[in-house]
Amino acid sequence: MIKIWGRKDGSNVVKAMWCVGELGLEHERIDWGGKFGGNDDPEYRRKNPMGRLPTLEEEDGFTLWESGPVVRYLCAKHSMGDLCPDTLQGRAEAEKWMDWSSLNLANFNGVFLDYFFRLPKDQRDPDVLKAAVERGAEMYDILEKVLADRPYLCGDKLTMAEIPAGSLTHRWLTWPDSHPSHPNVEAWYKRLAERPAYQEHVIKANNVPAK
Ligand SMILES: N[C@@H](CCC(=O)N[C@@H](CS)C(=O)NCC(=O)O)C(=O)O
Repeated sequence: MIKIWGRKDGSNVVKAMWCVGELGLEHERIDWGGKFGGNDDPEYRRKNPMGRLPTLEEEDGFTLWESGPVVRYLCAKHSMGDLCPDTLQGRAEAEKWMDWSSLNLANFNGVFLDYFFRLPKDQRDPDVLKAAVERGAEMYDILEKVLADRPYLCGDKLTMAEIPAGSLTHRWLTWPDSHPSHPNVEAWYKRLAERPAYQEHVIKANNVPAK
């Protein structure tokens, strides 16, 4: 059975776990990092020298860190031709969205975590939040255009392209004051939210402050 090391509400753990859920893989998730600690545990550092989450561990001892490669690896191993497109160009397109989303949609996440969870109320700066929302909205303008003529990022069906973008979009759409309207993105999110694995590993796992 595979192991996933990482607290279930870490945005990068969410990606790995949604993937595991879509693939229906038997697994054990080990609470690690955040309030659970263990990041600097020497044995953990041997698996993941960054001490961060998630880390995948296969039964044969193979370990992999970095959520994007974990998702690519699991999809290529268990879902070639489905979640992992089996043409070179199809796969490259899916990987493009994965990298683009992790680089461009995640920026607001740290700002929102600070604003809504980490900072005392008197240190929360609405201008910093506003700037993050504006930057995020520009990125969602791009997704809005892509999703105008297709239900999923790479066409007619869900692929691994959705996993980073879809994981982060739950936070974007549900956190207070987070977004101007993007109807195509919202329709895509509703499609994702119908999936049992998304409900379990993205929606239920996230800790969203009350509006
Ligand atoms: N680029 C890495 C980032 C990993 C990362 O920063 N993970 C966060 C959780 S989402 C973490 O380990 N935070 C420290 C902690 O939770 O203890 C990836 O995509 O896996």
